Amino acid sequence: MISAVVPAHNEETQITTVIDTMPDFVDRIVIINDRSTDRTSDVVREHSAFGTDRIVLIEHEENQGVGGAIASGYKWSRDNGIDIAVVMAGDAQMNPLDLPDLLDPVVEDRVDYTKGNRLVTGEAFRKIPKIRFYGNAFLSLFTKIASGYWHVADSQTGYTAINKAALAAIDWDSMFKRYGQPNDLLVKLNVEGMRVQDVPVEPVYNVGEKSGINIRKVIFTIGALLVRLFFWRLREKYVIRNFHPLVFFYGFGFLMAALSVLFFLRLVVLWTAQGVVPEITFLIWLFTFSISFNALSFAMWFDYVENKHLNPPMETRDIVRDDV
Ligand SMILES: Nc1nc2c(ncn2[C@@H]2O[C@H](COP(=O)(O)OP(=O)(O)O)[C@@H](O)[C@H]2O)c(=O)[nH]1
Ligand SMILES: [Mg+2]
Repeated sequence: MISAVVPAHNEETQITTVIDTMPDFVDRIVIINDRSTDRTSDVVREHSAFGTDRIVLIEHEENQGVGGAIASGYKWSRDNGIDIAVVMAGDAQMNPLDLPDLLDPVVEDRVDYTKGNRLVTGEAFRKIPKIRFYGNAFLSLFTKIASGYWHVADSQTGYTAINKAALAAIDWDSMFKRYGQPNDLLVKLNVEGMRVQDVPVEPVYNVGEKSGINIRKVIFTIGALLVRLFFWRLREKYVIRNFHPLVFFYGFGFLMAALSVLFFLRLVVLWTAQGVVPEITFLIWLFTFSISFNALSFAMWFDYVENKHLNPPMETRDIVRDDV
């Protein structure tokens, strides 16, 4: 059985489209009304399919944020015999025609989790608002480092599919409740040894959606979250559950990087005060800088090798269609 988890917050104008365009092979549409202040819930109840098994409406008493809404939908799916759960936003920003491609690698048990990647279409740069595009690129890079899934990009997409094993493995109550949810989940999947793959999907904008994201704020909160998750993953994966010397490389690399910053500051101070760059300070700076660069690169390389089997590269496909 396949479920579609649909987080919805003030989506009265969009939710009908999401229900109406849902492909037939989706057995359960699990809509989580995240304490909307508009008629989202009524619109769902008035839909002709409401009352059948196909529509499940979960009402949050309190607003929890998109991550909290997804967690509720996942828990329902886990407890109700669902084999694969996909997440599709309540604002119709996911093209249902992409769904079979997203499901295939999970159905064929090649991976445990797939996520959409909107950046490969060539249209991405034109379609996605600029600040979102750059913010996304920045967060995607740091998500690679934090999660260990080096072939995963477009970390902020909400279009994903997850199988039963992964649904059972993750503690959904501890998942990040707001927009950092996809990043949080990726890191946890990695610690659980789950296989993850990107699938090209179409970026959809201007279908009447209204985003709740404050980009500047979100970049800082998710940035801070990624730093925490990164150290948590290193500890869980390479110290507690299984040891790997890459932690020494990371530790030494960060130490040298910190020293290199101090010597750089000293260099600038002495240079402004005396007008000449003291050679010995310059050499120490160069030494700490190069050695930290080397140690950090090695650490990342080891991490990449350790995770390669969990993260097959994306198979590119032609997603230009006549029907969209
Ligand atoms: N803004 C917001 N969206 C929520 C919340 N809870 C669930 N959602 C849903 O999460 C999905 C993605 O949110 P959206 O703001 O559109 O993000 P964006 O598409 O990345 O700009 C939408 O379907 C929302 O209805 C919440 O507390 N705030
Ligand atoms: Mg949206």
